[in-house]
Amino acid sequence: MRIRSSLLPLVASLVLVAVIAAIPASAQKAPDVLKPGEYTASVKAIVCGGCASLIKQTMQGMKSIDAVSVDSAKKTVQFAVKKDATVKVADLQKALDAAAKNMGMGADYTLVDLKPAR
Ligand SMILES: [Cu+2]
Repeated sequence: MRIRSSLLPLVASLVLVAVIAAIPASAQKAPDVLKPGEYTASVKAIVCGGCASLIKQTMQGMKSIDAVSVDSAKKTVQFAVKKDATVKVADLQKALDAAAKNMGMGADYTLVDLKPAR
């Protein structure tokens, strides 16, 4: 017991270092602000036939976004950020989270692997 408790601070600090090292790597993956252009992303959980139109409606309700199309089977969304506009990913996600909450049934409109469309 004495040995184990003396190792605890070491283990705790190693865990802390690992967590701190992991944060920037995941934060760098997606941009914080989207510039004009077309993007694609995966949607975490589309749970019913109404999800696609709700996602579309939610995203097109944002002034800077248009040309939204949702593929329910592939669980992907494609959209465009309008010319001379920008979109904060956090704002977009916030709107989608609220929509998913309204949908219920385990819907989760978290955008994954958000990137420019090719
Ligand atoms: Cu749904």
